Amino acid sequence: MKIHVLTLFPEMLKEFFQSSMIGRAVQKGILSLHAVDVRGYSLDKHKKVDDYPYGGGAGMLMQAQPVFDAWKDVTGGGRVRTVYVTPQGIPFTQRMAEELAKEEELVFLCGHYEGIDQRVLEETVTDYVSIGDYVLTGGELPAMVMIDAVGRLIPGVLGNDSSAEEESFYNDLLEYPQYSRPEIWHDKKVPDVLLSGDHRKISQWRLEQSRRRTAQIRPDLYAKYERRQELIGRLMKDKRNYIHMIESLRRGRAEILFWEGDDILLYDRRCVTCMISASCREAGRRMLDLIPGETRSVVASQAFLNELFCGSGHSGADGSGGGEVPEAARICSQFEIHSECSQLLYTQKTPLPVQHKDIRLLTMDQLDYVSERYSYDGRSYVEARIREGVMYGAFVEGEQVGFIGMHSEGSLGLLYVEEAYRRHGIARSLEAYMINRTLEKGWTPYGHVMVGNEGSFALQEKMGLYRSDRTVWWLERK
Ligand code: JQB
Repeated sequence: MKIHVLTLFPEMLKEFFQSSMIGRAVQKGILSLHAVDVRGYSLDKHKKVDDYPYGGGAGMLMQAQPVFDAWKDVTGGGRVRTVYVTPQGIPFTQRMAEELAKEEELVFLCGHYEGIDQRVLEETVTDYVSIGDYVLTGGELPAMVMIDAVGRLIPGVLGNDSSAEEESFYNDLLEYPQYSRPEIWHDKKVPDVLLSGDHRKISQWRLEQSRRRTAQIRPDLYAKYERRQELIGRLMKDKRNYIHMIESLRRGRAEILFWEGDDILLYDRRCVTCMISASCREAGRRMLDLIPGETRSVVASQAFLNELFCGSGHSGADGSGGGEVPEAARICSQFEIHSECSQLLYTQKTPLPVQHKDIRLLTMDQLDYVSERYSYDGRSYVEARIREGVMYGAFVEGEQVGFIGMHSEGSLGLLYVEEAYRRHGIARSLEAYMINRTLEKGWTPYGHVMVGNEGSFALQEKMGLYRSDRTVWWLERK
């Protein structure tokens, strides 16, 4: 990623660009950072860049011309995402950092004095963002804050062992307290449970600490956490049919867009997928309005929802068609049925034996092998799965004979074994291996099998997975 910072104080940023995590990312070539001195673009003979505001008032404003020329020089006048850091912006959040981390190129515009002439902002700025409700003297610190938050999300910036996505904020709870050596310091002892070696107990203690802290310090987050836990508890009563919702909520991936009784709409922003369950067609229709416009896939728990998502929008088998609200019309007929699946889940906590010994994490070296043999999704999907580190391969005498992986929404799948190596227990070993990796993360392994794929059902049930009694429908945007 390439980031330009337009500023009157480039030296404020230079130190930051070279230090810490961000500095290392720059050295590795993952990130390139440029502090651009706006004063260098002043056409004034004294390099003046500010003037009094029309209409009066305290202080000075940065003038339009040098800011525009600096921006034009950096972007070529193109459509580069340009962030103006200002107390008048929308609050910066982790979600926004994730959004910005997807860009190839970013410009941060730092004002000083009382801000910048409105006219140049209108011609350059795409996002007005603030880091919080307090007043600073300029935009350099907010820009550094945002670059730090965005930078650490770029693949390869953090070390391999600290994945940015498995941290606090993803489960709506604050982090628990942590302790390091020595065991006693200033007469304070490290809590006994942390020295016990009992990992179940340690997890329980940490969860309890997180909950207590969050309830006290962030009641807003805690309320979200409690509502999510309540929905999980409710779905657990019909675990086999709702394992996709349960796991998406537990893993901190899905947010609740709507929940009233049996009418549930969840959204997993990372894989742009909605999960929906409705008590009746009318309830389903009401939830359509809440489907985010960018939604690519929908997992529907009732067949009558298919018609809402995939039908013409006016057919209404119950005679209620025609009165569609505009939002529902936006969704209708945009999706098509991709598959009808049963869900399978592994409810034991114990790992499974893995007979085949040579199973290992796949790298881009095996991208061709996998994408030539996995026909359901495109090459770029497979590439993303490998990049996320969730694809494993089985090898015999150094030659690859199969693979398995985790789908973007968290279910197990992408299973394949060479024709010549089938009935050798390799699929079983791959699946056992994948289940064990999933258990290690504290998750419940689950997957979807298309109705009619009896071979797969037989394997799953032999391995001790349970099958849902109802099916779900995968709907994909046309
Ligand atoms: C000038 C800034 C912030 C940039 C962010 C945040 O513009 C102003 N308006 C009112 C009072 C003070 C200023 C001074 N100022 C450029 C500039 C303040 C950013 C800023 C900010 N992002 N607080 N202050 N959260």
